[in-house]
Amino acid sequence: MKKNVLTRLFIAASVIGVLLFLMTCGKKEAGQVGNGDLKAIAEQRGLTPADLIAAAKTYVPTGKHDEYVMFSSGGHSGQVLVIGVPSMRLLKVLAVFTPEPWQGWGFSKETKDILKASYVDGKELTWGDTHHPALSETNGDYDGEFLFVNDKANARAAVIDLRDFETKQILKNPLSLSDHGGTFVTPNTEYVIEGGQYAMPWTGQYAPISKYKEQYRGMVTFWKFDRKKGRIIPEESFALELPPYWQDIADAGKKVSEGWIFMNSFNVELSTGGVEKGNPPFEAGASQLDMDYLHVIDLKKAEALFKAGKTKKINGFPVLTLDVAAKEGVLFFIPEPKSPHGADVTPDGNYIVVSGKLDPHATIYNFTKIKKAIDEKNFAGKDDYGVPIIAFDTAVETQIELGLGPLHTQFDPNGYAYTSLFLESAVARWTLGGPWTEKHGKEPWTLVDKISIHYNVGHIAVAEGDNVNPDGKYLVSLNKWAIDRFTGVGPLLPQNFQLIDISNPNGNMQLLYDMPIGIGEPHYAQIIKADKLKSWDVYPEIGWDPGTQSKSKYGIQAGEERIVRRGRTVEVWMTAVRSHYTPEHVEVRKGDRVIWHITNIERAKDATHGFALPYFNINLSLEPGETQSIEFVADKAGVYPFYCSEFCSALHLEMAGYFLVKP
Ligand code: RUQ
Ligand code: CUA
Repeated sequence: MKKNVLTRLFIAASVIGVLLFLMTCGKKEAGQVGNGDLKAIAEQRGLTPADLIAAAKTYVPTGKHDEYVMFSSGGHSGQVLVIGVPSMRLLKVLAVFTPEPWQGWGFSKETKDILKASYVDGKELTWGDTHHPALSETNGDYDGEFLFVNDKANARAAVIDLRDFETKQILKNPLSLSDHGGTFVTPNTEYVIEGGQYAMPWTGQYAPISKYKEQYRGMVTFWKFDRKKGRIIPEESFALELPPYWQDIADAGKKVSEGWIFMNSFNVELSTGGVEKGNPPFEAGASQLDMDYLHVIDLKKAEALFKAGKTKKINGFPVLTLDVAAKEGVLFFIPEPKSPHGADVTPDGNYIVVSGKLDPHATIYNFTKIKKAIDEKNFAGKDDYGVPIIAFDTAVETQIELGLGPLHTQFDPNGYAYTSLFLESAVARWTLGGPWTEKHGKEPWTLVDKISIHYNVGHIAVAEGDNVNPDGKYLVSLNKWAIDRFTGVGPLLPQNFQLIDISNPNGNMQLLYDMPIGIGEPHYAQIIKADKLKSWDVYPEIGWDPGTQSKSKYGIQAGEERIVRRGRTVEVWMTAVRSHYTPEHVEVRKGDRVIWHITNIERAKDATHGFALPYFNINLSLEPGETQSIEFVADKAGVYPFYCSEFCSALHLEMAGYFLVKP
């Protein structure tokens, strides 16, 4: 420890020395930036050598790009945050489960339709509880093509296309109103996993709480993803019925464990709460027993049974029922220390790291041992639903004491695992064991370092740290509390993302930077190498519909603009280009139904136009090439000036027109 501090001070001193050398001996420009010199600035601002090193490690000069991109859940906003790493600059906020005016998300007909398809019984939802973004994978490695994310509040799953960073599809889970164990993908993105959380009778059904054991159920849904179409295919998707154990985080197996799914649960007590009736509250009731059950699911077998027609339609959706799953060897349980939370598969696929709030250990399961027990039918018994149980000792490799409240684990290429410690407000670094890490020559399964974070960390994200090929280098700690880290902004504080340098396998971790997140509460994030993302500069053709990623039948070229009346319907085909709309006058009669298509005919990068129409609550974002439509009834006579809501050019203010509604 002491040696490390000395080493760091030495490095710091060397860096300062070099900088001072540049300032004094070099040309003036080398050490002096504008009207300051580094030493004086550091002194004036009270920056230590360690601060200067942290700044040098995170600063991305103007015009330069970040090495990594982080996709983080945007919490209750129902959005996804895109953040550059290591600069921690916010690059974009992706609209997913909720309307977003700047992007016109939920204002055009095309985007409204995507949102509407995810409503329960058509009832509007204006928030989402986004939890776990999942990048698409090829052979277990991020491929940068798609992003998925779930909404815990209403059990929804979304597909985002990373060619244009726009949401393409949102699916409402047909069985449940609660999910948490999603989204996670299988190693070639064949399936997007959405696991439930709070058990309930299937959506739309009623059962009294006294019938909890018989009629409340958990579930995991396997959404079939079609990469060519860029869509989930509901007709090829199915679910697995689970006992009402309150399933939690899941992970897909990889390499040796490919084809298997691992999922925690935290209420095998079947506690039903009711503190007001003298029952134990959930927090106590669901923690009575020492063990919960790790769910081990044979997805390949489940898929084969689904394809063989062994499912039952519930709410019109194929479900592999619990009795079939238990009998056919699809589902197995292994005891896990009570109230587990994270379940993370190691890069080699052979270990599953499980940890939870109430046990200071990480429990490491060995997949080879699990598979052997299943093959040999070495079971310790069955649960009340007939599911075979594998004994804890049969499946466990080891347990490591990490600290208080271990939650989530990520990995690096140096044989280290990193686990967030919620209660301790720290991140632990420890060595993995087994063949994959033997080459690193370190003591296996050993805690080696800890770093304090500020405060109450939930998830952590290491660069590519949950795929088969982790990059390491950076770790972002996604902290729930900020307390004293930022200027006071009232009693609701920002949440704090902290960037940590984990690049030195033989030194300590170093805290580099705090990034306040002004919308809570973000959960998971994934960090991908920026050069894996191949996003479009402009849409491929003029008249593009991002909803279908193909040419819109309403897209037009310059010269094809027109207004056509059919009875009480008026249809408008309009173009937008710097700095005018064509046409500029649109006149209808009160009560007409207006269908209005606008195409941005620009081909220049960043030449986005908006379209704002007062009173009718419309704002669109039209990126170069894009076509979007609006539909409304002109229900009030008057004159409505419409205008471009993006400062697109010197004559942007003149980019306007009149929508006239005759009485
Ligand atoms: S759940 S910390 Cu993924 Cu832990 Cu939100
Ligand atoms: Cu177009 Cu401003």
